[in-house]
Amino acid sequence: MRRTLLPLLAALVLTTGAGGPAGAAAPPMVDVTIRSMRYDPVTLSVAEGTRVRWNNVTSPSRAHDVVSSMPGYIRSPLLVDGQSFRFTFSAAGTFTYICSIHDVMIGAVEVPLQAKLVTTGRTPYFRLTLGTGMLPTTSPYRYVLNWQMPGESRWQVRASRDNTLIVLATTPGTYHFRARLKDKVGGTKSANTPVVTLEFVP
Ligand SMILES: [Cu+2]
Repeated sequence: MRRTLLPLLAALVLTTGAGGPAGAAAPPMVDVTIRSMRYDPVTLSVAEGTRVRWNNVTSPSRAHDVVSSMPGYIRSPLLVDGQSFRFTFSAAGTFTYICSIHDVMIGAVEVPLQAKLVTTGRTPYFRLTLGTGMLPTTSPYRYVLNWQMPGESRWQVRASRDNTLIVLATTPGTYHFRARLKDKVGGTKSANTPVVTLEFVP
């Protein structure tokens, strides 16, 4: 029976080469207000491809910035009252940031992993979308996917430039997925996305 062969493929992850979303629609934008020595909201969750705009509305005017804990990923100029800064979150992960002047100012943007079970073909699989597009070869960043097979505690790892990865659903049961971004040159990583739990019942 064909199915008996499938566990051999359990650790295999395929890449599809699929790119980002088609079309030229403007990306969604979400605002964060900087006032009273804090970011408001302190944490937010946005879909891959969302632009976040930080607006300094401090009064009296006080300069702030936005600097990611992952060095070099997000670094705004100093923003005085009335100025704003935009950054597009194109990768799944949890990105914490601070104000480099006031270390009490901390915020985070969570970009959830998109995960979906596809059962239309002969071999069911999970499709994981870790970002809005393939990373160029020159990029210092890599998408990192973690997944747990049913009944296993070990997280398997795959780092890739490809934003769409596939994990074959070889075993019935509960699968867990999470993702983050790593800087392979600097050796730093974002925090993980929340865990996505999906069931495969053949
Ligand atoms: Cu500040």
